[in-house]
Amino acid sequence: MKCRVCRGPAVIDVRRQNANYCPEHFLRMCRDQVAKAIDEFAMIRPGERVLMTVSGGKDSLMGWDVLRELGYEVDGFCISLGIGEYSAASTAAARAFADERGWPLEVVDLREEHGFDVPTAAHVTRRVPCSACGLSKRHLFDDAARRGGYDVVATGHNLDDEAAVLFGNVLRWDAEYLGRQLPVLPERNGFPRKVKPLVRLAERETAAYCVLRGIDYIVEECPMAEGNKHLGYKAALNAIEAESPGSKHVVYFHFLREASALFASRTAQEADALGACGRCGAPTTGDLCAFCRLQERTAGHEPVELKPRRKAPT
Ligand code: Q46
Ligand code: ZN
Ligand code: ZN
Repeated sequence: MKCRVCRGPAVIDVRRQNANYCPEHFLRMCRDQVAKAIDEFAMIRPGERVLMTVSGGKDSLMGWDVLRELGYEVDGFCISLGIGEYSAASTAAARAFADERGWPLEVVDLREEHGFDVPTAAHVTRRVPCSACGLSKRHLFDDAARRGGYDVVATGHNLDDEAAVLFGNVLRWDAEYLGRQLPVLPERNGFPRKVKPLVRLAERETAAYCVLRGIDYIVEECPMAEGNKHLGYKAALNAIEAESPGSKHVVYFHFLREASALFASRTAQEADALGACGRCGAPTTGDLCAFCRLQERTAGHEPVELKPRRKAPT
């Protein structure tokens, strides 16, 4: 196996590119793909300050590393979700990564600072944990960016994530979500732009990047992923990709080019209807935003013990 670029010994094959790479040229390919995504979708403008949301997993740590390598001014933000050992290990990995490099990282503890955690919110709302978790993350990312004066919030979503979300949205023909499923969401109502600079890289590549760069990331998956259909969609797409390398890239980027604009008007109507939350000022369609309502519902509730119901599909 020879490197596509230098013909030296290769350590990884990237089947959708029909190419093999040595460590140096694999790392360069990853950076180039991130730079290309940023350029193609106008994600970050020169001089803008970026807040990278980090979980301690491979994607977010890789994203932070690459953005800094590309010369952007990027700080980290991590939420301790209260999901038992998993949250403790995630936060520790994010902290260790930031400390080793001397890069600024803000850690917010959901229970200490907002009075609830993800298992308790899931119990109180009787919904899957990812529902309360996702809305809390979105709210706190926006809040951290506003407080810190950041122009852009970057997340570690990769090609596998985006293709799986697209697959799920199409299975339900969810027009509103399809209209919003973009690698860049523009700033609105004083909230920062949201960007996904890793959309041109597969999960296997973000993991390989971390190994080759000596980045210690948390390998364990969240134990509350039960009820999360996303993992099932990923497994289905992996089976397709194994037969036809490049399928994920084609379905996602062709969607962006050919179809996503067809759904945009639905999303625009939603955006017009937004007012400000009476408690925290976040954009919302009601009097209180979903995060503040969740906080009210969980107020004073004893912490609920973590109970994963079944193992997530791999
Ligand atoms: S952390 Fe939160 Fe994920 Fe765990 S509860 Fe679901 S959304 S699976 S990325
Ligand atoms: Zn090479
Ligand atoms: Zn609010």
